[in-house]
Amino acid sequence: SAVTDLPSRVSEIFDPTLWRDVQGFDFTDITYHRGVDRTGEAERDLPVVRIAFDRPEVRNAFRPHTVDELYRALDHARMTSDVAAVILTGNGPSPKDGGWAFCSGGDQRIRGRDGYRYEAEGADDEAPLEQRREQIDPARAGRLHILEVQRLIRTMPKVVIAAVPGWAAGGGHSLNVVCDLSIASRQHARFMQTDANVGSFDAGYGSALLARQVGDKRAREIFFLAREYSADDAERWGVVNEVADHEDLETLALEYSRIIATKSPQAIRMLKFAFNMADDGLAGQQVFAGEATRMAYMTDEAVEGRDAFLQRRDPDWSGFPYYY
Ligand code: S0N
Repeated sequence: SAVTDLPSRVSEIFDPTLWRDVQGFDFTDITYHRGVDRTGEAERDLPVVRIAFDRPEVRNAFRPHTVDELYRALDHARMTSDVAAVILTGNGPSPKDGGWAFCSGGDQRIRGRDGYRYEAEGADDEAPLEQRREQIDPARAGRLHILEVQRLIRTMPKVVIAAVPGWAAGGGHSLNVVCDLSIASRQHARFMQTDANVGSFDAGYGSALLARQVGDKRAREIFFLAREYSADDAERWGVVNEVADHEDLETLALEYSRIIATKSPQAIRMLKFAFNMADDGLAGQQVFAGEATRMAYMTDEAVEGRDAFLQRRDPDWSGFPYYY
């Protein structure tokens, strides 16, 4: 078929023939694509999206604006009913030195106490700190809303697959940990939990789930020593599911998505929420229970309860057994 309007090649290992731009967004720090099958008579959307950090010159570090965009794209994917899987990755390589990254965590130039520069649209970057503080909405200052992104990944009823083409460091290391599945480039993926080097600490999912994945001692080693480890180490330790040759990374991520899309959507989301429930406590129970309630609403028994109320009569539960 005639292939028109291919998206730009956003990354060296991105195949534009397999994707289209998702319309309606004007992202600067990430890219957002929908999978497309162009082999038939007509183009057909595939049930997968690709969301990628697009700041390769800083190893895909995120500034607050990046996190805002990431949240919006993930939330859009969450609500797109024919999307089964989300691939989260990083574009590359860096035009400066050819280095690859998934994500190197928070942009250290703008974080924390004096991290006001990029927060205020139109703010004077060169103004004294006190003046810059006055330029910014306090509700947007010093935000660590990457944690909101972590929670969204956890609670969205889709499988989120990290495709790690290069460095996963600091908050980027934690994002990989939080994703449901991970694959990594044999040649370029590197992992390092640098939080303690820079006075930062992911004391939530980034450490607790890591300990679940690799064991307690290894997780402490990864955080306390902050040593670099390879894709093969990551696979051996359980931080990633599979290692792929660099040029095959995105193909493998698509293959995972394709397989997931052959499964029952309900089964997949109930399984995801069940896997999360023990670690997520009551919040995890609530997510699982919300799905259970939604399914229960579709039963004759729940319909009888609703109808009895609306018809101002006592419900008749006689047709509904206490044991199945
Ligand atoms: C990833 C590393 C190991 C890669 O090393 P490599 O390959 O030697 O490359 P470099 O030469 O170091 O880097 C290339 C260019 O990219 C810049 N850069 C890299 N990472 C960052 C970053 N995180 N922030 C800003 N710039 C970054 C380099 O400066 C270099 O630029 P040029 O070419 O101009 O010199 C290595 O780069 C590394 O260790 N990076 C830092 C990793 C790190 O410590 N990340 C932060 C860890 N903490 C968090 O992520 C927590 C979240 C967080 O910080 C936060 C987020 C939002 C809001 C607030 C916060 C907060 O904590 O307050």
